[in-house]
Amino acid sequence: MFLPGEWGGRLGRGCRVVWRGAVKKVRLTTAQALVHYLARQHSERDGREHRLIEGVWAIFGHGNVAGLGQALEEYGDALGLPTYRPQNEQAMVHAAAAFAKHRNRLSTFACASSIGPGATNMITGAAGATINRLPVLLLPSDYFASRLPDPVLQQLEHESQYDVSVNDAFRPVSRFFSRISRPEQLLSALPAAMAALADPARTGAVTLALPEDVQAEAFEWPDSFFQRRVWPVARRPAEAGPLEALVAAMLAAERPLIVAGGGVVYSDAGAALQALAESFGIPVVESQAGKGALPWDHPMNLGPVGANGGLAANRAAAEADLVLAVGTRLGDFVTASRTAFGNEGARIAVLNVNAADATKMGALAVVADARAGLEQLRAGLQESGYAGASSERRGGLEALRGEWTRAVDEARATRGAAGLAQGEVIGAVNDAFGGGATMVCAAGSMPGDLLKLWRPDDAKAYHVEYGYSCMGYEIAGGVGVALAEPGRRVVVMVGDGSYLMLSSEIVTAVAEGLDLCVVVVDNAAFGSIRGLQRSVGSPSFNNERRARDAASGRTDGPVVTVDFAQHAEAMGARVFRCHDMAGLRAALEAARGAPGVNVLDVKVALEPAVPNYQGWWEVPPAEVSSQPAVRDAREAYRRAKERQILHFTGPEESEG
Ligand SMILES: Cc1ncc(C[n+]2csc(CCOP(=O)(O)OP(=O)(O)O)c2C)c(N)n1
Repeated sequence: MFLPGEWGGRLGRGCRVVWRGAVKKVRLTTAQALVHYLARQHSERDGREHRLIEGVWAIFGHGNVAGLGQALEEYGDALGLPTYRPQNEQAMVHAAAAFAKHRNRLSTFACASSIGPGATNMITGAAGATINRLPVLLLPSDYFASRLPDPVLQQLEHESQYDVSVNDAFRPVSRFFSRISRPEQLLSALPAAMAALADPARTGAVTLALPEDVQAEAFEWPDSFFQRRVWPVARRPAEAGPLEALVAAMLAAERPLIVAGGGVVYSDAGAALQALAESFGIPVVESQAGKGALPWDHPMNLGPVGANGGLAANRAAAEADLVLAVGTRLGDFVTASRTAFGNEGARIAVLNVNAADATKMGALAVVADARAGLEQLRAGLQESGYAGASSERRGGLEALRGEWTRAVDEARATRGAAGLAQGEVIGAVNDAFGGGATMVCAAGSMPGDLLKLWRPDDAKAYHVEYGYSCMGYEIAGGVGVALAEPGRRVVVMVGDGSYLMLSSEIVTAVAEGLDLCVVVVDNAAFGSIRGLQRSVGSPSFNNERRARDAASGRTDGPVVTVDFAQHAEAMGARVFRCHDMAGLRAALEAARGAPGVNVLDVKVALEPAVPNYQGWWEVPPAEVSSQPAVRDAREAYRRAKERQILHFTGPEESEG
């Protein structure tokens, strides 16, 4: 049996070793070889090594129980590659992605499923990981390479393309895909898969589809294939040319602004960002993934920008003449659908490790690791004698920040008239857990409210998946974070809609003995979409959790009440029912002090909503309708679109 530790002479009792000439070979099945290989992979950045694959999440079926299931059972624990048992394949991919996000993409999990529905359940998680640029290794099982039992149970039979399986649906959502139809294909596919996982510019879901028969098939593997391997995560520096252009653009700007995205966090560039901002008085605004890159109370942090942005950041963004976007995909929420930044004359520069991201919106593109690039920029500005912001501008920014701090205080203190308001719930949870716990969320109205109101002390204290904004990520994500940093408090904020969609990983958290506090914020609606629906001119329709009404024929009858506490208790959680602020505070206090899984069932009112601070999001209302409210909404939309900046002045045009 293999033992954890250094490689070398460890091919022991369980494995058949043969010599072919001078080459030592070990006879293992494809699945056994995969397990041995994954256990030996590491990433390395700044001289520190990490296990690249920390373990395997798996739900077995006929597609993998005899192949990968057998391999994990025989070798996994001994190799230090533990197996986790989730309740749902989508959820396990979310857990893996959350783990990778919390670990700054330096470590992740593999996720293994059976054939067919188990595999396709992972596709949503795969898309989420790829969109958020988070590494996960996916191992769906596949039909027989021999094709003899075709169609095997759960096999899709494509009539004209016999080699298509449901796993081909992973291709568009994976950064790397390979079907392993012969054992020896692992020799080339696995290194390529690891390279993609470890590369910050390419990372995302990496999928190796494993036919059922191939998993169990033996092969004589070269011993050297299983040597310990370290994948360097390079800090790519900026090229001299683009860096000089960026320095020149900064020197020419009067009101520069930095947008901090997730890349700042993943690259551990918070200190470099802080040094740059402080040295020259450059204000920083944040995206969902970048929130926490500077502590919430740092004097240069103007808070969130964009559609869900705050008043300070959105005002500063509107008057900026140079926007430097660092480590962000520039999604529509950050750019407020291209209305947030500057004016026609403003310029945009993007510092990103991914060249495609760096070239968006006509930007001056600086392709580099965020930390390396920010350090180079600071050095370049210092060499050029850049003085930075005037004391008048610094004073103005400070006043703006003060205004925003007071607005947040106010929104967190606004009481609901007919029950708890979501803003005050967020404030109470943040107060109870402090800025040091990790708060996890993903979909609904809470991400926008949390972006404005949550006060994180550091980048790992705010974990909102808002690239895919996938309902169902929340609790699974909390499990991933709890595994990524044992000892850190983790609080999941989840809407009733998301909870009802996917809450079964509470069972996994109980089984793993994790400490997790889940706050279910129950407004008995898909509240965010209900609000959006009203903003496009429709009345509330099909978004509230109500019974079908016989008279209207619609789901607008009485509210369907759900006892979330009872539901969570049945899964093994300690539960609290909260209807008012005193009850909520007492429950938070009790949950904070108690180990294990605590679930708070918090009933809230839909109103009042947390205010909008000049944020806009492009959602086109119907162009024709007999309903006056829809026509009004369309007209407001037409006017708002006039504010969109379609393309910023590029680096070339502005030279003269
Ligand atoms: C898997 C998935 N399906 C649909 C959506 C679209 N969607 C976004 S928010 C939302 C409603 C969420 O409801 P809830 O969790 O109760 O939160 P609330 O909006 O009430 O705050 C829906 C349906 C989504 N983001 N993810």
